[in-house]
Amino acid sequence: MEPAKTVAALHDLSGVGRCALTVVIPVISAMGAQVIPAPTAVLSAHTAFSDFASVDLTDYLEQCLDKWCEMGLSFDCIYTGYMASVRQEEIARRFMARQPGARRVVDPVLGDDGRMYRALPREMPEAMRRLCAGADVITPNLTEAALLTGAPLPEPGKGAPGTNETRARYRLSELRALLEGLMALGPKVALVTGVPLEDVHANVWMGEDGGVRVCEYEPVHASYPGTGDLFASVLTGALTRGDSFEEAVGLATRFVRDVMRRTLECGTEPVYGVQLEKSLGALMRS
Ligand code: PXL
Repeated sequence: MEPAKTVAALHDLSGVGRCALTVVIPVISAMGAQVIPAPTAVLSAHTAFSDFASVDLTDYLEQCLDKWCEMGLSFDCIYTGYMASVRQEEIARRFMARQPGARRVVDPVLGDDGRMYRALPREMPEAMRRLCAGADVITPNLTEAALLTGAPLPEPGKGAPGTNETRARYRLSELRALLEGLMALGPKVALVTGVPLEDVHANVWMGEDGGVRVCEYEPVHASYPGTGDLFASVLTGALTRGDSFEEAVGLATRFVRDVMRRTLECGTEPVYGVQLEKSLGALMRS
């Protein structure tokens, strides 16, 4: 047996409402890699709840990543998500520079449904642009792609996953321009999640060859926080175990859709997130 690959995960730990580390750790572990978490913040519940306790862990993050480097650790992958301060982005970037052999997956967690997350500092999109510059893969949703490139934000209420009857649809030419704007930041691959096209929904991406690639799916008529974290975690788990990029996108797309469909059947309140636990087995390979 080969030793497990390692993924350094720089995300927050939110207790209630599955997202960030409570999604990253089970998903990537089920896919056979070891997650080594560096929490960026701890929250009693994610920020879509009306009230929550939170502690910013910027100083801790810096110490933690320094210690890992002093220990001589080298990671197969560095996977970043929600950052609570601009300084965290600088700390993450410095860590990446000291880990030249690691694949860098940057999920630029900034907002959804046409709005920036209210707990984030206003300068966060600017900081995320710098982190995206050194990434192998970035995985923004449409709101984040707009915040990163300066494109118009999707209209709130029209961009929520699953509300496809009402939301504005993107033409392939608009999408190409958006992906080119993201590629201009400097990543090797830019992937935008949850895009309503003229006749299908898709996760779309562009690599260094400049071609637009599309992974279509049938939308589920619901919206749950944390599905972006779920998508990026399955993608990271698949890439870390050696799947091709196309295979990884296909698996992440199918898995997120299946989990959303099963959650909708359960009828739980959307803010608590998707029913991940009973679906994890599908990610395991014998
Ligand atoms: O799922 C993205 C996310 C991550 N972390 C925190 C959040 C959110 C979305 O609301 O609040 C703390």
